[in-house]
Amino acid sequence: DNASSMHRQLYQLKQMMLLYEAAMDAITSRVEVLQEDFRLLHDYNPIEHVKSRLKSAESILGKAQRKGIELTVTNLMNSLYDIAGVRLTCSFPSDLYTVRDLLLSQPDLRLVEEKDYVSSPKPNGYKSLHLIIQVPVHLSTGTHSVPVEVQLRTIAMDFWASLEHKIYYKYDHDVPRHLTDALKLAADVADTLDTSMERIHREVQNLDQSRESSEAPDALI
Ligand code: 0O2
Repeated sequence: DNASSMHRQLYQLKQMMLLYEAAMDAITSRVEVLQEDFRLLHDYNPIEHVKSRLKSAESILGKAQRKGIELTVTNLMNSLYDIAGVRLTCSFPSDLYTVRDLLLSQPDLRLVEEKDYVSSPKPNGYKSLHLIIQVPVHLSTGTHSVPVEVQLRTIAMDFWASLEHKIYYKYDHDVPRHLTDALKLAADVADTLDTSMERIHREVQNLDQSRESSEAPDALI
């Protein structure tokens, strides 16, 4: 009857949110382990910040309606990949790929989609590396593969994207031309900053390495 069908739907919805939360926490926790490991092993850490968010019920419903997705839990899980999101901010552009490769080398994580807006930025200047990673979540009733959207950005790309996002919503998706032009220019400046910072970082790292090798004890052989 109606009441039991509503009860079942509510249960499914709660279970869905539990799955997404668990998958998101799993990614966050693995990234935190990598961060700790980098702190122990190396003198610098490629992951600056980790932020995660679950899409609100309102935005899930809004997006499902916009995309014409019928509102069932199975449909939502198969069609919306950004219900759980983790954003990783790194210092330098090459770190994005280092962290990507480290995550994807974990045998139970599966890459289902990748959009590289770093090598191919969006026309507005947006840059980030987007991965949809499927994470196994074990419930009492069995194991589910749950997609999590992982966005990797440098600090400069994140600074730009946060401001652009605010402006985009402030103008209700219709940003005046002079602001889109200014944002595009700012994106180019952020890009130049990223390139310069990476070059400086590399030079210092190479210097450290050559010092270490010249100071290394050579009497063991
Ligand atoms: P929010 O509020 O961050 O969650 P789809 O996800 O299928 O609707 P698409 O184009 O396939 O759309 O996804 P894509 O390109 O991977 O982008 C999804 C997310 O990336 C967005 O989520 C933003 O977080 C970010 N993003 C993409 N393009 C831009 C951009 O031009 N500017 C900024 N600031 N962020 C961008 P949401 O749901 O739009 O927003």
